[in-house]
This record gives sequence, C-alpha cells and structure tokens, in this order.
Amino acid sequence: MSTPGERQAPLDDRLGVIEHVAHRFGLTDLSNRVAAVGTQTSDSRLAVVVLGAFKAGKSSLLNSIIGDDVLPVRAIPSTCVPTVLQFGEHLSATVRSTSGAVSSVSPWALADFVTEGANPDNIKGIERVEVNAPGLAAFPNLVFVDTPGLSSVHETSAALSTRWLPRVAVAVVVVSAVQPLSAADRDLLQQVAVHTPHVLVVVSKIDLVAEPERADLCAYVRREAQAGAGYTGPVLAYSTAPPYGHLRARLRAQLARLQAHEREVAAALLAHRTERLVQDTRTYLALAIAAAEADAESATRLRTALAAERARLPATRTQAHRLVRPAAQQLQAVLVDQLQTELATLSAEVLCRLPDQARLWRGSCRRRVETDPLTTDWG
Ligand SMILES: Nc1nc2c(ncn2[C@@H]2O[C@H](COP(=O)(O)OP(=O)(O)OP(=O)(O)O)[C@@H](O)[C@H]2O)c(=O)[nH]1
Ligand SMILES: [Mg+2]
Repeated sequence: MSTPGERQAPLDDRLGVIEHVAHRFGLTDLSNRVAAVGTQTSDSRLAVVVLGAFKAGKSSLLNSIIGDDVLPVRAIPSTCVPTVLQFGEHLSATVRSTSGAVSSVSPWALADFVTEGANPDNIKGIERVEVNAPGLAAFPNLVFVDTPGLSSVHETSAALSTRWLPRVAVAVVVVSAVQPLSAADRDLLQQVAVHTPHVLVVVSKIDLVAEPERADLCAYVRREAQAGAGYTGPVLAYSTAPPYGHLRARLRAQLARLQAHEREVAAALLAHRTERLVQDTRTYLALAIAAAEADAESATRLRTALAAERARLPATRTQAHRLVRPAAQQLQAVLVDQLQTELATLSAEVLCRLPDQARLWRGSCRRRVETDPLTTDWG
C-alpha cells in the first residue's frame, strides 16, 4: 500500500492551482472535490458508498453483506443518518454527534439514531454512526457507507453532490426491480461518474420479478443506464431472500476484486478525480471569462488573472495524464489476468460438452470431430 507521502507529492501542484481558482471564484463544489482528493491521499481505505432511491433496499443489501441485521430496514422511508461500516473483531457501534460528542451504543439499537421515526429531521444532531462488524473480515481495506434514500432529482443534486459524492471511491447504485431506473437514478449515475470510475449498478428485490422477466429487466436497466447516463459497467441482479445466495456471492466476488486490487483501484480513482477536476476548472474559467466580457473593466482585470492560471493549467493536464497512464496499464494487466482465467474455465466446459453435442451434428463438422475432437481447430 502506498504511504500518504508517496501519493501526495505529485498532486500538490495540480491541487494547489485548482484550490486557488476555487477559492478566488468561490467555487465550493471544486473546493469539496479538492478536499476529497486530499482525504484519499491520507486514508488508504476505499469508501464503498451505497446510494439510491428511498426503499431501494440499500440497508438490506449491507446487512446481507455483513451477515448481521444491524441496519434498520423498514417498509416506510427509514435511514436518515449515514452509517459507516468497517471490519472489527467484535460487533460494536459508535455515534458521532454534529457537536463532536462520541458515544458507544448497542449495535442492535441503531434505529434510535439513524431512522426517521426515532430521529425525525435528525433532531438528535447525529453526524454519523460507525459500526465495526466481524462479517467484513474479507474486506479490511473497504469502508461501507449506508446513506439516506434519495427522493428526487433535486435532492440528488443538493445534498449528495456537496456531502457524499466527493468521498465515493466505489459507488454501489441500488435500483429497485419494481421501479427500474427512474430519472433520479439516471441523474445519480451521471453525478457519480464525475467522482469515480468505479460504479456498480445493483438491481435489488429481483425475487419480486417473475423468473422469465429477470434477464429482460437487467437488460433494460443496462440499456437505459447507458442511454441516460453513459454507464457501461456491470448490472447485477440481487435479492436478500434465502434462495438467492448465488446473487449475493456474485456481488461479494465483485467487492473481493476491488479489495484484491485496492492499489490499482485507488490509483485509477485518483487519476479520474484529478482529470475531472482539471476539466471542470477549465470550464469554470471559460465561463468566468464569458461573464466578465459583459463588463469591460472587470474583463481586463480578470483576463490578466486568468492568463496566469491558464499558463499553469497545461502543465497540470500533462501531469494528470502522467498519472492516468500507469493506472491504465495496471488495470489492463489485471483485466487480461481475469480474462485468461475465465477463458480457461470456458475452454474446459466447451471440451467437456463437445462430444455430446457433436453427436447431433452432420456433414463436415461431424467428420472433423470424429477425426480428433481435441485437436480440431475451431477457429
Ligand atoms: N422482497 C424483497 N424485499 C426487499 C429486499 N431488499 C429489501 N427489501 C424490502 O424493501 C424495504 C426497504 O428496504 P430497506 O433496506 O430499508 O431500503 P433502503 O433503501 O435502505 O430504504 P431507506 O433507508 O428508507 O432509503 C423493506 O421492506 C425490505 O424488507 C429484497 O431483496 N427482496
Ligand atoms: Mg436504509
């Protein structure tokens, strides 16, 4: 694992320029994102943030991953305070108040703090609850976050973009099978893409959809997510119901892959965040020029100031590319590795089924198999 110093050094210049621009123009969005990059360089654990609409099944999904029903699950809008879950040898919980107070509580009493019913509009002033869970032993470098549900596109933009999205390393976007990919979900996917390249879409409650329609439903979500938000990542069906252990295992396998390649994931995340920050800073600067052109005097002042910023940004971009390239190479190596493993499994399966299938064939194909099924060249 890289030390904070190793990750920080090459970023200082870029972040310094962007922070300067953000401060000068009062761009809090950029300031938050610069702060998030700074946090990433000092905290090596990856934040897997579970996001989605009200009642999509976010808390249920996390309970099934940790193997304990500690997060309150309700049929009415429930979670109102985020809960951060990480590996710990013993199940325990801590409540952090906005005042700075910290207190240990029973992990079975989280409903008193994180639910709308017991803590309406967060009158108890809780910033977050932290849970140590032995069920996360397989993911010591991941920190999971259960977030309050989103009710509208507006809320997605307002609350999340400033508070949670900048901290997301991996976004698990939960979409309910009974309300697949609403406008708010598409908006969320678009916003998430600004902050991380690591996104998983999970179609929850798949047990509520008849078996023959499940594949179509996932294909629909995939199509809509691509058309509406340019999303091309995995779409995983999910259910917390007992017969669907194989679907839960698939999600765990995806998370295990992130855990195993934590360094590459973190490098790609840092490169992505920096590159997007550079792009957005350029856009803000261009807008600032356009706005200032309405006022000749301020335009002259601003132009002089912006010329200095612009002179520094090309160097910033080059540095960002330097960061992206090694990360991309590392990821490529990982993908080739995975493909080779899957190819070996697939080849074994094809060779195993071939004799039975070949009996049904006619003509030249059949003659080739009969000659030597194992050395026949199928290419
Ligand atoms: N049938 C079925 N119901 C589920 C599944 N997952 C969650 N539910 C139900 O969906 C409802 C909402 O689940 P929660 O886990 O509280 O959803 P949430 O997204 O955390 O909700 P908020 O915190 O209010 O946004 C509850 O009644 C759950 O029992 C599932 O896989 N299958
Ligand atoms: Mg919840």
